[in-house]
Amino acid sequence: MWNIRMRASKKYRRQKPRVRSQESDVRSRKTATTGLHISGAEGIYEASDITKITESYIKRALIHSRGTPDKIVITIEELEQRPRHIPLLPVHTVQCPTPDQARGIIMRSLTDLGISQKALIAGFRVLSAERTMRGAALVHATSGSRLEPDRARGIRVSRFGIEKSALRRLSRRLSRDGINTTAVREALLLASKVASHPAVIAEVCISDDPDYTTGYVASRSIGYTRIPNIKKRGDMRGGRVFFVTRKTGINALVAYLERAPVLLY
Ligand code: WAQ
Ligand code: MG
Repeated sequence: MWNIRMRASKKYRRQKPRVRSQESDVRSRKTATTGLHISGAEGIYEASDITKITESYIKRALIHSRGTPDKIVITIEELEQRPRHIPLLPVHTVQCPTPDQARGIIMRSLTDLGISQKALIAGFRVLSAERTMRGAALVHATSGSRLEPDRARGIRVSRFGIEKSALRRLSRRLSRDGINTTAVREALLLASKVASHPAVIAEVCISDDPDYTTGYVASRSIGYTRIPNIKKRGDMRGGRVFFVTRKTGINALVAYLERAPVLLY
């Protein structure tokens, strides 16, 4: 089996030079090499699907609502370990007419899961920041402190895919509800891998695509809960926050999320 990853970005336009502290200078140089995140995608596939999938990823990168990239990186890598098989989270959709109500729904469900007010505030700060991250923030569920090693980049969840028969079943089920889209399928897979780690209590996700206004909260107990109108149309902000404990150590958690191959079913 092969892991195929795509990442598309665009260089930041030069801004007027201004006096900066040394620390922010280091940060801006780093961002300049990373560029503005446009889109990313990833999956685990059989060798025979590599050409087809790579082509579809390139097409997606070239036509994206966040803009036209000037760099597309595709990585095609054979898995070194056998993937673990893990079940998908169940999918629910709640009624939610406005972003204000979405905030209330998120606050209530995360508070019920034992996540502190401090952690919630830290999480919302990430989700409403103007500069979006390429990956997810790790927020400690009680202290609210940020635990990811690179705060500008975040943690990239990688090396997850779905079994072929499970994909057919999932597509049928989602089609019945009129939500069988790449956005939903890929987010459900990612959230299912994330929720499977014992140190993760919950995830909140808001798309950074200006025209995608449905987000979700996810956890082992509440499943994958979709929240329509989580943000206003046209808003370029978004992100992912994983509320976590130190139960297994942060290094083990990050290694699992970024590197351990998982096939969902
Ligand atoms: N690992 C960690 N974080 C990621 C990853 C990844 N592989 N990919 C994206 N992110 C973070 C990053 O900060 C993005 O800015 C943010 O998530 C949003 O990414 O059921 O489209 O790809 O209808 O814009 C949810 C679907 C779609 C809800 C979410 O996210 C539904 C979406 P996007
Ligand atoms: Mg996006």
